[in-house]
Amino acid sequence: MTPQARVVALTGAGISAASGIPTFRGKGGLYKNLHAQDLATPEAFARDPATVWEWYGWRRDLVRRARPNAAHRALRELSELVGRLDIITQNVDGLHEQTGLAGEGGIVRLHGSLWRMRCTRCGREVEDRSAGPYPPDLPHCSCGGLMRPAVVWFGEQLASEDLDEAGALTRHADVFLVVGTSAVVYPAAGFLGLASQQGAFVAEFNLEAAASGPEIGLRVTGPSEETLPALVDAVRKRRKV
Ligand code: BV8
Ligand code: ZN
Repeated sequence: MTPQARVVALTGAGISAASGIPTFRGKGGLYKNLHAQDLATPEAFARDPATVWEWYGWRRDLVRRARPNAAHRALRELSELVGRLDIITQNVDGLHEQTGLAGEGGIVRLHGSLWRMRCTRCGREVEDRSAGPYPPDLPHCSCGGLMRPAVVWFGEQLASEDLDEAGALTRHADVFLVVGTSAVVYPAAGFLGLASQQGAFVAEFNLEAAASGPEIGLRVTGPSEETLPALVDAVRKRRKV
């Protein structure tokens, strides 16, 4: 990669697997044999906010104990070696934010954050790192409204500013890394096609061939906590850094 190369990494739950966080669709992703897909919806929250908060409380406690792994760190190191590296993440765990990026690249969180809550009545949004929460103590706003996780559920629109920023980054990418995602959730998965259409080199880092279609120029099969550090080593060697 030439020094001024612009790299974008689209990441999913697989990049956090080595941090002990279950993926959505892999084994261990179930919770009380409910599928994440059935819990991460506004309908599930309206029907049974206690169970949805119990799931998010469990995930928050799990993620609170998690630390970024070698894959997160490799993206940080790569950002020091290329012109600019930006991350577009579907993850809500905050592990990319903990690792940070060098230079002017940024992190676009398409699906929100486990660490933010929003009032269902007045819309006030707060950062919250408390334990859980678990029923029956569900969080409420000072206005009395029930708080919900400030994440994007299935059937909910992504924030237009996030979509616009992710689209602009993708359109300017020379290299587009697709890391640890089954690439089934839209509109996030749509950025792969956009990257390929505008001429970026698209490389998938996954345990399996997940993203389909001609847009994949290279598939690097294996755990990203191993394959991304190997990529950084190769770039370093090439640049004799
Ligand atoms: C919307 C937040 C529109 C909550 C999540 C076509 C166009 C547009 C929409 C749709 C469409 N078709 C269907 C839809 C609806 C839906 C959708 O895409 N459904 C899918 C399931 C078909 N999309 C939506 O609802 C989106 N909203 O489109 O609104 C609209 C328009 C008008 C009016 C109203 C609305 C909202 C989608 C956001 C949903 N929220 N999360 C939370 O996290 O609690 S999505 C959820 O899935 C997570 O964010 C997760 O990140 C994301 C994607 O999953 P992955 O990250 O890929 O994880 P997964 O487990 O699937 O895969 C892990 C991968 O890692 C695997 O490939 C595995 O092999 C690999 N792996 C494992 N270990 C490793 C590894 N790889 C490398 N190394 C390892 N060690
Ligand atoms: Zn309120």
